[in-house]
Amino acid sequence: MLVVALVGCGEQAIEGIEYGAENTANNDFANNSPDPFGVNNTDNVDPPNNLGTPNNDDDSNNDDGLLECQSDEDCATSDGVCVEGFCQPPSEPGPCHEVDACREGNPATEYDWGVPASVVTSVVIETDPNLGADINGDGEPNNALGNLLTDLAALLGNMDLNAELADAISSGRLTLGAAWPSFAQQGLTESEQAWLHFLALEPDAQTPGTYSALPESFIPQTVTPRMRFEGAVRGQVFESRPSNFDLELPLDGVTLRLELAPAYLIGDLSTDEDGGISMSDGSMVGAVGLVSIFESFNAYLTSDSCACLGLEEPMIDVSRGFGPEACVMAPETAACGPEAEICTALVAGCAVAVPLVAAQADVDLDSDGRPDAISAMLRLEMAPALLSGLGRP
Ligand SMILES: [Ca+2]
Ligand SMILES: [Ca+2]
Repeated sequence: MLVVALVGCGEQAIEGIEYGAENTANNDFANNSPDPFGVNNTDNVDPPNNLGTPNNDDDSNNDDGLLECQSDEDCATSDGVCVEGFCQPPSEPGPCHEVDACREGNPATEYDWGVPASVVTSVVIETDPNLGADINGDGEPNNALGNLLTDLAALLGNMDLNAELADAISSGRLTLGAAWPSFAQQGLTESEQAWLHFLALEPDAQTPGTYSALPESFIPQTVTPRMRFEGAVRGQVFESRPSNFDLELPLDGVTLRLELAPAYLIGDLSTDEDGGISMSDGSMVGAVGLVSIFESFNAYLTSDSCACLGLEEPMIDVSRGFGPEACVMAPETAACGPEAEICTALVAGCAVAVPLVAAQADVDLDSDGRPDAISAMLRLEMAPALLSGLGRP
């Protein structure tokens, strides 16, 4: 596996941790993100549906209690619009609704693909629980995910997420890029207002070092990427304000999501002769919601990797609680061979695993007095890259 990022334990990274310690006392951490569970997250915006469109089958609309109309004026009392003779509810808000600094448009033609860019060359989950940001303000670093992975490895056996991450990156299954629009004019400069756009990339077959971005990087029908970090560049260090980081890790037959919300990024930037940007000693610190961790378990158990279980419904339902009662299915494991060791272990160990995971929660995102998220630290490295435009749909 790649261990490049482990080099990143130098002084700069430590400064980054202290930055977290000074600025992210527990309540601030939660409060800085007005929407910790992602209801309004830029990375989670569904395209608007067309609830406002009429059904055109016949004139049975009267049965739905819709007012007949000649024009929109006839529908003023209900704020509706006149569609084919009946008042319909007002149309759904556009894709930029409730997303800050969002701009509608076609990214293929309207996004600035010439801005300085990077490609992520390494993502490593920091497993040392003594390294991380102090996000609950007690003066000690928080990295409960590191503890959790150690515990889970003991329970489940052969599981190495960092090896999976390294393999996904080296094989090209996970190609994450960054565009730096605020460096478009003058290159890498100090600024109190810098932007980083994370983009899902695929390499151009003809031109090494050049990538196109996948359309799902953007909020639909906008030139606004789903994952954006705003921050400051001081010296050559980028420090973000809270945002959301949503990493999709494609494994065999399943995509695991590692979603840090809120997330803070800090890293050392440098520039190459082509203006591309690299980041070293990058660390992304934040919290992973318990619910999203159990969603990943369920996704894995119902994926092809665990096909031997024949499981089609979620095995874990934490709406029942974070104890053994959350294990609502007990699938047969007799058909599972050694290659499905983790599937078997998760089924056999469910009643232990659920409370084990929940016990690691150390961040209270919704400020109800009960921890509901697990602090985490990812180490990131980026190399300079060029963007060629929007790739395959
Ligand atoms: Ca702490
Ligand atoms: Ca809580």
